[in-house]
Amino acid sequence: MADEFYSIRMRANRLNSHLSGAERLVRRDEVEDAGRVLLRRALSHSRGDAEQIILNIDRVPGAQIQEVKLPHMQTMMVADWRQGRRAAIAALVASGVSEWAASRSLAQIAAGAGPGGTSMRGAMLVDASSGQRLEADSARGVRASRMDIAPQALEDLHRQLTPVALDNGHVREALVLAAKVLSAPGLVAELCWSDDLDYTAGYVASSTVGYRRFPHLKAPGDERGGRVFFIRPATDIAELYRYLEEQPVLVTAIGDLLPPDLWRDDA
Ligand code: WAQ
Ligand code: MG
Repeated sequence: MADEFYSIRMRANRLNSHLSGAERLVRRDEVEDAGRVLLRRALSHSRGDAEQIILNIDRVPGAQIQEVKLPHMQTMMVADWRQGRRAAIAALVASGVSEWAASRSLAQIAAGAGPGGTSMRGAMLVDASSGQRLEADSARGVRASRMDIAPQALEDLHRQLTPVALDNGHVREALVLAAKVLSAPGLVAELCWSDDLDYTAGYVASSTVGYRRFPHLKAPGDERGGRVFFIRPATDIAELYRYLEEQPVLVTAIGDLLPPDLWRDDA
């Protein structure tokens, strides 16, 4: 891409703990508007008022930006979070994660994978075979950053998600994050569910299953959530951190939306 882009990253803190964060990767003429929207978001979080808001704006030469496509998306209908978690483990195993690594990591998110049973700010990094945790800091984890969706692809995504009532920020942002994560070196699969009290949905993403969402991966009212990036054994961790945290990635095309499927425990 020829143009200059700007990476805009917002983080809101409260009593030294993280409150909310979001980011954009936009052309120069969109910087002011995008910054304003991020500030509004920092000032209106459901969990309370921010005490500190950090807004970083860095120029990114267009030539550095890697373009990716969104994964195909499908909802797997599950009756409750217990069934959802069984279905998520099956999707991870189908993606090449060992059953042990899948169930152990899922239990860690469920218990709060950060210190003292808290949610982490970023993701766990887990060896897809052994289940061993590899992130350098178990409170922070690894953060996927510097990714966004280009205006035309966003328009396509709104049009795709609106008829199925999925055109919300959780879904759109998770799709973009998953697209970047799946493009990272050594990545096998991602597991995620929200830390927002009443947002119970989550997903498994991989090249095998695409973005497979499960309406229930936790009980409503549970504030624990998290992410796991499963990686091939012997992946270069330093290079993976660099890619996830620093490589600018722009989604320029959406994937297919497949009809929902119904999970059966015995299938
Ligand atoms: N990089 C790595 N991990 C992150 C990042 C990031 N940029 N942002 C959040 N996390 C981790 C962190 O541990 C959070 O506690 C956890 O993920 C959940 O973050 O299809 O809303 O922003 O309906 O609460 C998925 C389902 C919603 C969407 C995910 O995640 C759908 C969601 P949240
Ligand atoms: Mg959240």
